[in-house]
Amino acid sequence: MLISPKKDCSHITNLFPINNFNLIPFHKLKCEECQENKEILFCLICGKVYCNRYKNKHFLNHFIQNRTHCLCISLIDLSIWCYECKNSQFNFKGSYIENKIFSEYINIISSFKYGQNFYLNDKNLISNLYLDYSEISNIKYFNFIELLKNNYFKQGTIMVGAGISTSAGIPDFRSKSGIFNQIINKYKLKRPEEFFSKKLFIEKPLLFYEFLKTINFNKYSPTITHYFMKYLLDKNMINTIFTQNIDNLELKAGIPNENLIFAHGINFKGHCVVCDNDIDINLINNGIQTNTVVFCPQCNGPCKPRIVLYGEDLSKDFYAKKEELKNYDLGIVIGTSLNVEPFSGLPDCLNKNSWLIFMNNNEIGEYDYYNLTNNKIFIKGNCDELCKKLLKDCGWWEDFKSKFNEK
Ligand code: CNA
Repeated sequence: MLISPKKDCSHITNLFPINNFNLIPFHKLKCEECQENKEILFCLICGKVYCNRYKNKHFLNHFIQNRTHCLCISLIDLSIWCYECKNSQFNFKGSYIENKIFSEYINIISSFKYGQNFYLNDKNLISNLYLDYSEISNIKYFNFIELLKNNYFKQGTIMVGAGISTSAGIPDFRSKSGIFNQIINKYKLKRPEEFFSKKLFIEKPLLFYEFLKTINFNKYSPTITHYFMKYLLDKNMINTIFTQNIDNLELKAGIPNENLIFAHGINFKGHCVVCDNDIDINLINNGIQTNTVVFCPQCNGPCKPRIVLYGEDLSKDFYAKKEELKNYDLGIVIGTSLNVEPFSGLPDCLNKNSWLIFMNNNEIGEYDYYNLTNNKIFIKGNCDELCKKLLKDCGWWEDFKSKFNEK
């Protein structure tokens, strides 16, 4: 179902008086005809409630019998629909309206709804988590959930960073307890990025070897967020994952290689930093463990795992997929500060009508949310918790748990 909101509607007359809302037991609302209590629409003319097109279409019957009763508010996502504006053969398409007159109705219904009924337990979560830069707050989130549930998106991508692996025990770069602070303290560098630069590696390769020796990615397991990505992939809601991570947890979660773009490289292959010759990773890993730098047999340059350092090129795959993003209508950005170029430019590459969802426990740097697409939501919080919430809101949590054995 394609939703293109109309700004206005000529049928906004004789609306149900807003003061009368106090008398309505929102938590008990059911379709007048069939008692359905979830997929329901509230008639903005008479205040009666009927089920929507996904159930028994009783709102449509209500409209056919009383043609002036064409305006309703969805009690799922609080979107406003006019059945008169788009009723060709009564195909239930409706027309979603964004009109200022309705904001008061939406506010009051949302306060009843989230204050009194099935979202009660999430109330605090909702008010604390949503930081909506487009100022439409939670309603937009529930719109998004509806679209996701109804298979609206044709091509989706997820873009992730080190934040999705912190709950597995792997520190990120820029959090307080992250690797950058450790590096600054240990090596007294002004800019921690220097430590991860091609230049420094060529000058002092052993430093990076020593750092890699302290990390054993084999011991970590994927997080809820990794399985969330696999779940959306299996549901065909996304098809490409851009990751900046080098911990292989995407692969461990069962995400196939063909759906992954390892933007900042991989640690299971080796190369020479100078001539890019392939070098056996076992030789390099052995060198790391024994503090012995491996040099290229071809050009004598120092060798390392194919992890991209500052100053090194990203893979051709990255640029090719980046080009394709203009055809994507959904992007979910998780656990990244979006500080590293060119990765940080990916969200800008999506189709201008796409939906963009940011999930991070901090606001994301200087990112220019305003100049992105119309449909963007920033959700602040722990990404595992947010993925869990999203799965619950979509009604997929039990299925997810049964597939991934989440405790
Ligand atoms: P970053 O700059 O450290 O940003 C991580 C972001 O995630 C920060 O904004 C954090 O606040 C946020 N964050 C941390 N934990 C959570 C959480 N549980 N829930 C929600 N948000 C959280 O790292 P980026 O990925 O943006 O920077 C790219 C670098 C980091 C890439 O080159 C990576 O190779 C590199 N890196 C990778 C790993 C890994 O593979 N696991 C670990 C550390 C660094």
